[in-house]
Amino acid sequence: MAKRTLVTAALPYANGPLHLGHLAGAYLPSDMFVRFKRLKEDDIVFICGSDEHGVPITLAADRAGVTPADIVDKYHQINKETFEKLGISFDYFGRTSSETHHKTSGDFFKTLYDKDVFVEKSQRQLFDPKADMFLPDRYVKGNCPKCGFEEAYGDQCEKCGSSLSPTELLNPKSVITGETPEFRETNHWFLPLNDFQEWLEEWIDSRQNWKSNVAGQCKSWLNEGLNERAVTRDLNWGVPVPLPDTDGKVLYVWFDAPIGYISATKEWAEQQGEPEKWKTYWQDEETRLIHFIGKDNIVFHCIMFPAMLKAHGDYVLPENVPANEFLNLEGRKLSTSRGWAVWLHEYLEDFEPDLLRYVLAINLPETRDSDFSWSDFQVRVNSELADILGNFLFRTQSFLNRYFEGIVPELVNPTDRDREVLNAIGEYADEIDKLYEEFRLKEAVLQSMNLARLGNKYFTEMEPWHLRKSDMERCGTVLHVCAQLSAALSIVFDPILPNKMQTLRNELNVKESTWKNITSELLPAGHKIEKGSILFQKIEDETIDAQVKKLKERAGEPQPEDIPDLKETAVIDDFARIDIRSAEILSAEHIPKSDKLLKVQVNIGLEERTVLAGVAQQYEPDDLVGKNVLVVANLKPRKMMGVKSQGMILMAEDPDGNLYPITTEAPPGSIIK
Ligand code: B3M
Ligand code: ZN
Repeated sequence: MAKRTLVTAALPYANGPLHLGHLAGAYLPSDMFVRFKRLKEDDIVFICGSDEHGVPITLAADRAGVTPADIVDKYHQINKETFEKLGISFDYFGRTSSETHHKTSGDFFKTLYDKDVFVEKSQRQLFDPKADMFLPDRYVKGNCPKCGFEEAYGDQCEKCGSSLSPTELLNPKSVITGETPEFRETNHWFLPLNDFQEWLEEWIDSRQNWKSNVAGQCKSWLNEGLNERAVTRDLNWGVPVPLPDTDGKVLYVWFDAPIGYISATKEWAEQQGEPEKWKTYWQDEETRLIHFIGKDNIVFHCIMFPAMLKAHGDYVLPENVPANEFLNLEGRKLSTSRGWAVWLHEYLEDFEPDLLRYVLAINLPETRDSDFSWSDFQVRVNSELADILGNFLFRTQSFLNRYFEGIVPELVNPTDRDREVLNAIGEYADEIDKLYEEFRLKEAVLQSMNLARLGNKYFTEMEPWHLRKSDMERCGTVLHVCAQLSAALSIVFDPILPNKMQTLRNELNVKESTWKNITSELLPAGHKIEKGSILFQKIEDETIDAQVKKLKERAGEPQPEDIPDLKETAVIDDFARIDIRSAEILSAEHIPKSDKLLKVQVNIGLEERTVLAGVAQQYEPDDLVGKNVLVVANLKPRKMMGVKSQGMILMAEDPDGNLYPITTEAPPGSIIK
């Protein structure tokens, strides 16, 4: 077993606030793992920071009309605070704009350059003459060459997941000016990943206990065959390429960002007053390096960064990369652009951090995508945290305070069942330990809750409220057992619920809170505890409804109160008098001087007709031609703008007043009944 562990969590881009998906992907699992290792008194350092370079940052700045520096300063601060409030206990949270990082990543590049690792090539790249710049990565949009999706980015198609390069896009357009870019020659440095193919295959094969989703993705990349990958960009924001005459060129963000882990460890060591200490974590073979990330970052952490580290030669390689899958929200893919997200800073305005930590932890997307829903949040908080864990702790504490003056009673002649419950503490602790070490955190959480469940069951079975009247000594023994279990739970749940368990340990006066002490008598007879509090309040339906409403409102979904009330009751005859037919739109044209009306020719099966439709502000004539729609065919003709309208095309109107033609597959003339 390695002497020490260095844990990193993916450096979030400082281009926006963090949401639930970030937390469930990398930060909560890494924090739980690190907190667990700290309980075990292992030597561990936990590193993260802001990723402040690359196109995601410059695009966010362009969009907001500010400088990249403004953007990263703002979100570095916001995200750092959010992590602190959520109890994500980084030893150091750095940023890639720091001087240390610029030097470290520049030197890294230079070392590889001097070792002749890179291939230097002149390349034809997309250039936007109007914006006077090259268009790397997400600066270009166009049609995906693989699936045809029209909004594919220059580095990736979000529809089919293919990784692309800007020049592969069909019909490319500059994101800045909308212009069709032209080709220009430019010089770049490439990391020839193909040279590392064989080594990577062996190395990945030799890794122990990698999750199958991670190993599987690596294998499929390797099977496709690795290519050269450009590690520089024409961009004016980033780490300058440390070579002469390379003005306007910077390191590719995925080259510099992982080196950010090293830079941040250096800054941490500096802060510790032992500036050389970072070396033991990065250069001593007795260190195991573990990267916690989301699945979209696997290729960079399992292929590209290891190849860089290997090429450099001075550093340890990752021992494991426990990447998570994605978290969905209310059954749908999270999307920040569509507003389908729960922002962590907003969550924190309404709820305590530990509740979310638990709910995400018990449902981590470890082996497959998982889903967060507000109703599940409520159920987990109410029926697990409050009814099981909270209930057991509160019952035990109140009983001790009420009938034993807060003094832990003696264990006298314990029964087999008492012993069984006391022994369960050690058994669960061993099992949970194993699960954490294997990065099966979700199961570790489940087992932690099972220990609380056992306590609750034991309390109910023993009925101390009866024993109190019949056999005070026996009652004391039961409470002694419950007290030990409560103290053990305060340690077992510490990685998941750090704030709540600190409160609990204060109330119980637990002094020793290390993993190895779990099985010792943490609260010996005679130990005094304080008054207990209700750790978990139940969440009301209204509170949950308000969250769902907020989410849907932001995503632009109509709310029930925006939707008009139903009209008066009608009888079938009212409906039967209206003759509605399916009709094909044959042609449509604007009516001079009218900005609202379109003149539409329809075939209603029996005949052709002219109808006027008040949709000119929303639809161009061409949008409508060829559609099969519904027409009220027996409406009394009406003349408008000099044109006689012989019917009405049915439209649905949403709460914002947008109109949608009702289309049908039925052939023209079909009658609606
Ligand atoms: N900033 C991508 C992301 O936030 C990237 C991770 C860098 S880790 C070195 O998903
Ligand atoms: Zn595609």
